[in-house]
Amino acid sequence: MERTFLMIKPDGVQRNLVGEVVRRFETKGFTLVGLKLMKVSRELAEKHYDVHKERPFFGSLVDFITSAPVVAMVWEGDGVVAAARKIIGATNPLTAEPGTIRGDYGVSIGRNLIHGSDAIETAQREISLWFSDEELVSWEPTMKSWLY
Ligand code: RTP
Ligand code: MG
Repeated sequence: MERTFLMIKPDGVQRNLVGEVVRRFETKGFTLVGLKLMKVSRELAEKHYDVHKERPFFGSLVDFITSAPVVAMVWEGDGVVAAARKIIGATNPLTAEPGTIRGDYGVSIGRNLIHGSDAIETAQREISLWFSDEELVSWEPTMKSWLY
């Protein structure tokens, strides 16, 4: 089953949007398979954003991601990688569509609340970078017989 990596950035945590972000993915119908609040090491942040290491914003991006706790998550479902990018919205919150997370809650490209893997291969790389196998739980609903 397809999986994606999402990370609520320090601004999303400090604006008390953790519940709102989780709610959007839960109610959409995707399955949560991993979740942790963590302070990010410089080494992990630099590896995660390795693709941007020559860009002028790389240093400030790593400074920001390591500045305060983030919430790292893995979500599962058919098409979840592309769907999550749609739910998150465009990189710049000022041009992100209303109804997306960034479009509804953000105003700054450097404070755009949440990261989502941009392709299936990227998701696989990011999931193994952020989570160990033991931290990910494959599960299916068992409540059919006791929920009325
Ligand atoms: P992310 O990787 O965080 O999910 O965001 P994204 O795919 O939408 O955007 P990406 O191009 O991968 O950029 C990574 C993060 O770098 C910051 N950024 N700042 N011009 C700028 O100042 C600039 N461009 C990008 C953003 O915080 C972006 O999320
Ligand atoms: Mg990206």
